[in-house]
Amino acid sequence: MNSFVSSPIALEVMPEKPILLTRPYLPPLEEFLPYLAEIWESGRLTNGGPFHQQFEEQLRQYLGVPYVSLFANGTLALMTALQSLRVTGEVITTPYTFAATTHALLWNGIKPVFVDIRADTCNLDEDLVEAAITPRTTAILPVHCYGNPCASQRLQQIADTYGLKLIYDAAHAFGVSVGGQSLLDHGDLAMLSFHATKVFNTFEGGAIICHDLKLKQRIDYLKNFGFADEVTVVAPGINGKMNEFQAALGLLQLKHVAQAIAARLHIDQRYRQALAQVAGVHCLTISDGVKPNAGYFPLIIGPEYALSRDQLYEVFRSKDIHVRRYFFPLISNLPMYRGIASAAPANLPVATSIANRVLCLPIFPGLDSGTVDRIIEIIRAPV
Ligand code: T4K
Repeated sequence: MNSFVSSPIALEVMPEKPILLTRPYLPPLEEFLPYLAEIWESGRLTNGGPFHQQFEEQLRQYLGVPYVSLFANGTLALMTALQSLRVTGEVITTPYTFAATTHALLWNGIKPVFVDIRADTCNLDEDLVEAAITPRTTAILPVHCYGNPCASQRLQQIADTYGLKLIYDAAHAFGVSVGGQSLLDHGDLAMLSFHATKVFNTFEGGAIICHDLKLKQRIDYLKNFGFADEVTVVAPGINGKMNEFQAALGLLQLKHVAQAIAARLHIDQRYRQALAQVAGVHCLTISDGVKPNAGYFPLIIGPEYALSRDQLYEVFRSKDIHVRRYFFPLISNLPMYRGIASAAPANLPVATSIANRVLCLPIFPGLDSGTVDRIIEIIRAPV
């Protein structure tokens, strides 16, 4: 059965279900069964088994990057990325992200220093980074928010000038390229998430992309308790390993991901065209040369619109359509961060404004055009 097509019979007999923000893409079950049979047969469940090795290599080729290290999830990948480069002190980052970005800093005993974002991309404003550097700064941690590319060249220049590491949270950026080059190729390291809600999923999962074999080796030791061999432990590592189930699913998902992204892009285009004429509703533009993945569809609600963002959110919820306010509240307003001087809302006016006006619409392969039309109609005439 083609997983992108929902059965009309099922729709007729089932009570209407909520429309979720996303529905994880799953390949046809029968295609996965032979992989499961192989795992059951071999008894090899984890610790760098055959599927892990194959997936790591095939993913590397698919993404066109030098080295990949697989992880159990994106958060562990990010925590390990920071450890692998021995990042300490202060790290400059964005407040407009998922909590995992800055939590990974706190778990490493690192202080986040928040810098405001740009309104056009929702990414760290590269022009404000230099002013936030102190003698304790060791790295910059930008996020390619919604898969929108950061100003990578400028950020690399700043990192090189001040001798800082540059680590990208690329959780949203699977398959995104600029001028034919993968976004994952930027910086010292880039971290990916394969969580259920992402463009590419292995239920849970993640990866670090790097450019040098020695560093990959260190990352691989760190994700396996620091073991270099049976008797040598080179660092206080963690258990970040991806298991064989996840890796087998990843191998299969690679065969489907281009089609899944194409389905997302189709919905993205439909929303963009239909909402272009609605006063007070702004879609983020995709810059020239960018190959996007349509992982999210954020709208920024302006004062010219009939309702506030939260009123529109409530209209959707009343109709059982689960739009989300990614990213609200700002990370910098959470109790564990708001005492930091750079977390003050006055320091973050753009992020504060966008967090109060953003609404992400449902987007996933299999979201039928009738529902997309219904969502558009609600925005056009929100009653
Ligand atoms: N950095 C960034 C920038 C990130 O966005 C994330 C994760 C990370 C780092 C960390 O990577 P991981 O450690 O997660 O690999 C979700 C995800 O849990 C999280 O992975 C993601 N970002 C974040 C943006 O979204 P929630 O708590 O908002 O998800 P939840 O459970 O409310 O689900 C969202 C929608 O998806 C709902 O409409 C229900 C639907 N859904 C969800 C799941 C889990 C399904 O239909 N099936 C499912 O299995 O965090």
